Amino acid sequence: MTRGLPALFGLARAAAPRVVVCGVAWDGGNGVAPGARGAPAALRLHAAGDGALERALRGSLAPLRGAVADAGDVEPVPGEPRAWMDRRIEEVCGAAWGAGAGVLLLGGDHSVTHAAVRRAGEDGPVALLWLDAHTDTAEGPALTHKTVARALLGLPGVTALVQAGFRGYTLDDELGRPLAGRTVVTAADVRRHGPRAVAGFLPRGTRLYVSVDIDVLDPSVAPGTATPVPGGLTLDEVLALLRHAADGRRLIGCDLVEVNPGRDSGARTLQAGCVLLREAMLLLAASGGPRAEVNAPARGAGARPRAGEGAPDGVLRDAAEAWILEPAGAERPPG
Ligand SMILES: [Mn+2]
Repeated sequence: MTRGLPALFGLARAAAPRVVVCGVAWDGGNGVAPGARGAPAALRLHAAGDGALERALRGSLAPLRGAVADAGDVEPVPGEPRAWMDRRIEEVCGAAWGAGAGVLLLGGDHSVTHAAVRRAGEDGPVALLWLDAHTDTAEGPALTHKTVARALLGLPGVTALVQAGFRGYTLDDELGRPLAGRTVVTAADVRRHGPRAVAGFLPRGTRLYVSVDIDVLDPSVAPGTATPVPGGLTLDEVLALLRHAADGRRLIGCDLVEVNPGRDSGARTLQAGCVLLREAMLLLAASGGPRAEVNAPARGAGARPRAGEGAPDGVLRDAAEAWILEPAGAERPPG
């Protein structure tokens, strides 16, 4: 394991894995605060700890012994760090998917998701579930944690982007600006309509990649992140979103990004992160496996959920190209 770090949950060396774990020690895409580069190591060490929760998490994953391989951490090298790192992420993901395994990425800032999803799109249609306090769809030439979701929407193979957990009042997030193929569900609407209804916006039968920005959780649950926003989701709500999204879809990849150990308080963020990683690992293992069949996509490329197709009733609004759920009677931000 990288620099003597423990494999995540002690699951290391399966010959024919159903899940491949890979850390990405990179925070060059987060202009707010450095620190997410330390998350893979911190998460690995925390998951190996002696606490009752951590021991219980490891015990519950015993059925996956022999089904998980840990590829260690990708770390940037001097010179062309971003290009080298992205190439390594694509190599790890490509090898895993070629063998029918799922990928669990430990970020890193949110820009690390780009290489994984770009590689996923090369293999065919893939839908994205984006759990985040922000939409990460700011415009700009550089690939950062603020622009990454917009960049992904333009990639071949990316058929849908469902963003859940947005709080609705963050600078540079553009709730009022439509973006083709993208659905935004605020944290308030996740609470109002429930995780099952939100997952209904994802096309069924598709390959699915889920990106979890730890700041989707309320800061009371996960303070250790660069840009916490009050009014976030509970851990139970995020776990339920993962389960409902994976139900009826082929979960090929999942990442946990933007954990900043230096901003944590009493390891609360690492604890919540480990619970999320355990759930993702179980769902990926159930979804993948050597020579597992990839379900044919239910709809063609570019398809997006339509009103009445598994989507919640009532407050669905067609804002030109974007489907946006809004709190009833809420005022929209200007612009
Ligand atoms: Mn993000």
